[in-house]
Amino acid sequence: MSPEGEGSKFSAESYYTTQPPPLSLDHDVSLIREFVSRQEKEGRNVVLVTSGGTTVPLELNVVRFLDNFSAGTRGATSAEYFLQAGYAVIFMHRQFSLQPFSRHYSHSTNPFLDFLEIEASLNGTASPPDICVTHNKRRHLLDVLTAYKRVQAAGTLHTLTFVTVNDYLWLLRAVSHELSVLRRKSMYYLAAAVSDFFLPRQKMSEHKIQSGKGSLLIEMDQVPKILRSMVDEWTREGFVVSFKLETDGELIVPKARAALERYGHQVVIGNDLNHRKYEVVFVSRKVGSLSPRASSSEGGISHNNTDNSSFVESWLRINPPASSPVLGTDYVKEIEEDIVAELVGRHEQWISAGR
Ligand code: PAZ
Repeated sequence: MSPEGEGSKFSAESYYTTQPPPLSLDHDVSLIREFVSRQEKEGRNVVLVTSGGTTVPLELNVVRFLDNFSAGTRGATSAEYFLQAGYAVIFMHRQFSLQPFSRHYSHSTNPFLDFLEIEASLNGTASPPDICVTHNKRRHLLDVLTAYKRVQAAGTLHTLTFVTVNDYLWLLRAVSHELSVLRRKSMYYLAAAVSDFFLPRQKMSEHKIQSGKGSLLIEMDQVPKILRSMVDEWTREGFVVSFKLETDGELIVPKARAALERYGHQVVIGNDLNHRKYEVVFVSRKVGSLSPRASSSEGGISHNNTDNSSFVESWLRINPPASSPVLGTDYVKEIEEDIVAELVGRHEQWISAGR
């Protein structure tokens, strides 16, 4: 049942007063507080990267749930580029989805064990066989390992996990509050694929739904649009970047514009499910066209504004991998490298504009 009665919608406020927080929330928040305060002392910008899909449980003792396609590639890859750019990163990801650094070896197309060889023991010695890294994989592994160790030593990566859409919503609010002390030095990069629908606790069956009645009809509620509260109440002057995924390319720009209009944040990055690794569009307000919150500046990539709306679109494209690897190396261009470079530039301008 919806909080204000049958058929009514959850607002952000009614959501948080009726749906229970995850058990680990207080613990997670205390670790985040420590992390943010250390980064603040060390003068770093901090970005919250959300990544991966959310589940929607159908029962309290969960046997079944709805899920979505997201593997967390966008978030994990972007987190690495933010770290490389000197940011501290709070990586809030779906449990078991891809993570920065280990992502290079988690995928079934690049299995970790294929990088290792067994070195036979030398003739006549009783020493057991040893392992070593396959020769032509060493350079890449060394690069990944070096970056990973550097980040570990600097203490600039903090990871948090969620599973359900409820975990996600509670964590997002709590982390945003903690991060808001950094004001303009904080960025929110919302790449997770969050369910638009959920089953409120009050509507859930306690035990496994029985199949005896034949077909199953479940009416879900809409997940509240929390971006408005995030922009107006939780994040103060943080630089907020949301993503918009569509499967009909024609809808991307209009829906991204509508989101900016409605929530008043800085950037929407639009992507098409089937082209998301090679093409994205940045949608933002034109210079001089103020958001409800403050003015934002434009970045340096090619702009496309074919009408006289108050928005500007900047398309970012790379070649699909078959044509882009540099011969003789493992280097494959990733679109997140350019997405992050563009955002870092825009964020710098955002910070300067607030001085
Ligand atoms: O996780 P992934 O790399 O496979 O996909 C990334 C993505 C498409 C989920 C992300 O770029 C995105 O668009 N997230 C927001 C989705 C949405 O709520 O519209």
